Amino acid sequence: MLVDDYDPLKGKMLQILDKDGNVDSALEPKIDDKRLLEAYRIMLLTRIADEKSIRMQRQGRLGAYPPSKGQEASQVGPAMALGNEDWMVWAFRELGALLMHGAPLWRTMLYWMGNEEGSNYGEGIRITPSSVPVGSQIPHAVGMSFASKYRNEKGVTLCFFGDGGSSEGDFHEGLNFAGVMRTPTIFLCQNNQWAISLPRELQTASKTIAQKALSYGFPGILVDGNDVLALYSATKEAVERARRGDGPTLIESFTYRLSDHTTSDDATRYRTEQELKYWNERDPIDRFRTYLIRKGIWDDAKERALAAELNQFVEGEVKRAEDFAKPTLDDVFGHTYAEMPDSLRSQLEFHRRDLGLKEG
Ligand SMILES: Cc1ncc(C[n+]2csc(CCOP(=O)(O)OP(=O)(O)O)c2C)c(N)n1
Ligand SMILES: [Mg+2]
Repeated sequence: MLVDDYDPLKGKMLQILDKDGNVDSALEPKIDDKRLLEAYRIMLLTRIADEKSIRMQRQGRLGAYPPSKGQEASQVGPAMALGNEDWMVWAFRELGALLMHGAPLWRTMLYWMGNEEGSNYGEGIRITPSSVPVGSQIPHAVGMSFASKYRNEKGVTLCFFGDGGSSEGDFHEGLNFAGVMRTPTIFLCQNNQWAISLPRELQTASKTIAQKALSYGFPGILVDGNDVLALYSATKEAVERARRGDGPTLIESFTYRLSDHTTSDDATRYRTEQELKYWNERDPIDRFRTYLIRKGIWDDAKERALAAELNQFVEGEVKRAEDFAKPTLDDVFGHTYAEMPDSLRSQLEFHRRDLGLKEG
């Protein structure tokens, strides 16, 4: 068991691919080549879609966007360990995980364009809508996995949140309940070292976030968050534990946000060039590519062809999102409650009048 060998109190971190792409063959997971290449494709697609989304925001074609650059392994690795019957509950910076679990890219873009239809990933895709209120998705995920257990269903729930999310009361309530009820939940903390401008060392006095699991009575493991194989292996083990009824796991994915917090942020105001250089040398995509090349299943020509194909694919997805019907004022208000309360209705009426629309 990986969790037995990586005691979070000792700050030991699971790593299978080192920063130069060398693999620890004793720990190398057995994944068929097709699946490895699929994961690589999604990681590259995430990077390309990220860059496109930032440009679109600058052009006024997308409202706001939280980039995933640098966290592609941290998102795709855990999602790789899920089956179609498993749920994914996310925060807002998990594009790679969404794509790996089957969300169409154009729908995710539609969401950042301000259209709630962007949260509709399609029949059978078990992904909840984004939760921007930090940490609020954690109790939701625990409730969902408790329901699965109660109904004797096979599916487990993978819940993403950030280092900032680990300071919220929702984190404590969620993990405490999960520990007591032994829910089939995998808590995946993407510790990207920052919560907007608040650094990790001001977030918590704990040496690691993973060790917090121990106080809730279940295993925690610290994993190199830029190593897709380590993330896959740790999550797979946690999924198997949850599926056989042995309860939750907390995984701390130690990674770094290489871009700004969102398109409304300027990270140069609070962090150094040196820090960025350190983490740029640990790029999760470069590391995985080296591994695939050494395995003999990837080369420069394939890389060029894939990049061209993905750029074209992204353009098609953008078109699909932009061609989709724009939301009406009623759509904007209608998504909050099943039955609209009077306070919200009066705001809707105000905006209707303001826009010269007919009263409802
Ligand atoms: C309850 C709540 N408080 C504050 C905010 C504003 N806010 C948005 S993201 C964020 C930081 C989140 O940090 P972290 O959980 O580490 O996730 P990251 O942005 O690094 O992915 C804050 C404070 C919010 N959305 N919700
Ligand atoms: Mg963070």
